[in-house]
Amino acid sequence: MEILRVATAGHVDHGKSTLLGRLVHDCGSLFQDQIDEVRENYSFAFDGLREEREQGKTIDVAYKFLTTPSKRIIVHDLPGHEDLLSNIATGLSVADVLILVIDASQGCTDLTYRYAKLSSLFRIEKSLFAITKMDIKGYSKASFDRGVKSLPLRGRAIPVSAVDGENITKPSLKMSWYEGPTLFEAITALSLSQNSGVGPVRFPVQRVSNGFCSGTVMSGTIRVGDELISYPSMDRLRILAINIGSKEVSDVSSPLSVTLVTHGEKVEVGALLVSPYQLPLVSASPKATLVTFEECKGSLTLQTIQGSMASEISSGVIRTRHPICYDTYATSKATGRFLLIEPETGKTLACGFFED
Ligand SMILES: Nc1nc2c(ncn2[C@@H]2O[C@H](COP(=O)(O)OP(=O)(O)O)[C@@H](O)[C@H]2O)c(=O)[nH]1
Ligand SMILES: [Mg+2]
Repeated sequence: MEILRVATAGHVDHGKSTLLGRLVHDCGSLFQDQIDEVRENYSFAFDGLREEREQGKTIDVAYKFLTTPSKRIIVHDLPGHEDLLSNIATGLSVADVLILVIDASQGCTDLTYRYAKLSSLFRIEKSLFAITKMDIKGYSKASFDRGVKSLPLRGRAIPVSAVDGENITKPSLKMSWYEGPTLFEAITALSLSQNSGVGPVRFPVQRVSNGFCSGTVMSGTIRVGDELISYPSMDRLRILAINIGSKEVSDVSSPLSVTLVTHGEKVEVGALLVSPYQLPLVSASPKATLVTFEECKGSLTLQTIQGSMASEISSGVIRTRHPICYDTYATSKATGRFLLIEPETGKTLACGFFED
């Protein structure tokens, strides 16, 4: 079954949490006790923390599941506040589909454009636009058209009202001028080009004992009989068997945790097993784009910061003490991105994407 990870983005208070709350409610994905609570305020389906409800804002990344006959859909509600950029980036990093939420009475704002820019950096494959709070604008086509004109990216735009439940799962009679799908239909109609198991084999080794090595297949498909190369030693080894728990399988695709039974040189913890046909890049000065969350105190040795798109986005060369093994983000999302963490405080300063 195809898995689709959907995230919202957009200006604070434009209605992201309410929209997703209404969506999971109307899809019948909530339990009875949640339904009673959510009918008071649909954003409560996602804003579960007391702090979030009292302040009326999303802080944490929350998610819920929708199941359709052909897809399992995971919807993530992201905060909109700029000071929660690291939470926003966490959510965007796992999303395949972005719903950019725009309040019909406000239109796109600078913040909307910034989140659209971020989502293109994260290479989110598909975007949908929900022009919401159409009830406030009397469900007028002119205000929907104005919203559509201001959109920063191309994609399908849907006029909705989360409070009234118009065009969420039921086609709206109040907007008979709109002939497109509901939000739910538009999400379920999407299909991704990069499904699991596609891409170069990348297997970071997490545990080793006597010819067994365990870890998660980050990208690609590993089959019994395959020959893999272990970085950085460059030793070759052959896959004799693959175990998922106690079950033996003939192949395994990302993103699954497995134990590989290998023949050849001893593999070390921290090694990266790769396919000999698609080798990773190795360098101590990789090029990258960085999204910074915290002010960096010079401990980052960023060399040439140039082409800054916004204050928090920069690109340049990173110097590492030893050569590292990586892929460009375009080749492999899983091994093409990284976090920069300040060792003294454990704070995440930035996330980055390796470039060519
Ligand atoms: N009239 C109207 N109000 C809405 C709608 N969707 C959200 N709101 C209100 O807009 C405010 C912000 O909603 P929320 O979902 O918390 O926004 P978020 O910050 O983007 O998650 C709340 O007061 C909601 O009740 C809608 O479709 N119609
Ligand atoms: Mg919210």
